Amino acid sequence: MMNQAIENIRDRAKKIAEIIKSEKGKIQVVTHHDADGICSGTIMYKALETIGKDFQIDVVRQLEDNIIQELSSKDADLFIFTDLGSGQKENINKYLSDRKVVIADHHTVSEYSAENINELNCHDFGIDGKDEVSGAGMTYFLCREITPKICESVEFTLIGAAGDTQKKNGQFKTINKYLFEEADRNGRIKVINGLRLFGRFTRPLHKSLMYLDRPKIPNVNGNESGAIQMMNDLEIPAKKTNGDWTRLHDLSKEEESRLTIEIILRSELVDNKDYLTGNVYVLTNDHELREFATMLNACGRLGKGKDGLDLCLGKKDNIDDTLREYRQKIAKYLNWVSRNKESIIHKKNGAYLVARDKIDENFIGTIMSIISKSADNKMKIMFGFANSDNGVKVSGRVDSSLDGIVDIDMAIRKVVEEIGGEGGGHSLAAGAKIAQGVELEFIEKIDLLLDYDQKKNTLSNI
Ligand SMILES: [Mn+2]
Repeated sequence: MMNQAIENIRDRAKKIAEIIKSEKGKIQVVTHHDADGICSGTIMYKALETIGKDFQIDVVRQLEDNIIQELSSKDADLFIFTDLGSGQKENINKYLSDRKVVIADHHTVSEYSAENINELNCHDFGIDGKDEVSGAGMTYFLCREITPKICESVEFTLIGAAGDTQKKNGQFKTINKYLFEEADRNGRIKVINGLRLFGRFTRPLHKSLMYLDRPKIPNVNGNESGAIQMMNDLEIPAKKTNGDWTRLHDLSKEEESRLTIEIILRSELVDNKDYLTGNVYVLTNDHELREFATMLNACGRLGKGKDGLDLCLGKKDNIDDTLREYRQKIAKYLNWVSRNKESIIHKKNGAYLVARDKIDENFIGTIMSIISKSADNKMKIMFGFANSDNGVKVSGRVDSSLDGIVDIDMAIRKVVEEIGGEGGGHSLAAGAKIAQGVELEFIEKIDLLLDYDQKKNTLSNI
């Protein structure tokens, strides 16, 4: 079944690759600003460079009407959209109907079709773009028919997938798994078995412990000195002899297993611990996969997607300045939240942070993730609202203990149907765009739909 799907994707990719290979004029690549989009752009860039094409690349936040209009003024004969486009074909043709258009995407496909638009989308082949393949994966299938040399960059499909959180408990499935095996064969990624803490290569270990989401360790979670004390108790020095902080990567096998046992004991972990230990994916640049994807996402949120692209293309050694700016922004927003507790509206089922223009819309999702996972948070359902140029960005997060009980994707869709706007996502993390001024109406309506105390789940009535 999957092999058949891959065959079919390849057949379509071959036809579309011909359009790109035979293009004599200028090419404009347009990609999404998140980690997956940056990886898609990287793959397309390398392929076009290999076959000597005349091209430009732009990284955009979304394919909104005004952005496509702006793009249409570019002097290009062929437009290639990666990790976006499938949902905006009608809008694309409002401005680009006289150009050749190629789309490589994994988002849901819209009905619209036109002669000039050539689309490679997994959904047309029975593959779900939510967790089976990334935008970078679809771009890769297309580029593999442009030049076999692109196989040397196959790991970008996995960074993209990790950026779109398509990995579950360290495992890739179907197409992503197939691409992982290809990366493994080509020596583009290494898998080690160990603790799945964030920041193995880049973060001081005590910080990784202190910020651990699951399981939470009493007196260590959110507590820096407690985390250092835990390492002392295990006779693992917090600093190396050269004065640098100890990272997880610096530990011996024996120390790492001692630490693992201690985490399990202290957190009284009883459930399946698949998320704590298991596959750790290491890239050839000595970054852990998730970590690298997070760095690229940071670039995107700051509107510096090009920096991320340059990092992937090896035109930049590091993006430390960008990451510093990113951390400063996060700290500033968290600080604002803690000083403005009254901007959080508490309802029966959820807590709603109305930040207006105090939090950048590109950061509201990250901020909600951090707050909802913080040690002192008791709210299982949280939503954040931040103004954007044409409405309000909404970002919702649900505690994993409500998995299978609460579905905010469905609830959001239901509410925007009633009050206008658009939205959706996953059952435990989803977002929306609504008009300014309807925030309170949104809150009233969605809180009613999210009543998880009721045995008879309200959602079943939707
Ligand atoms: Mn994507």
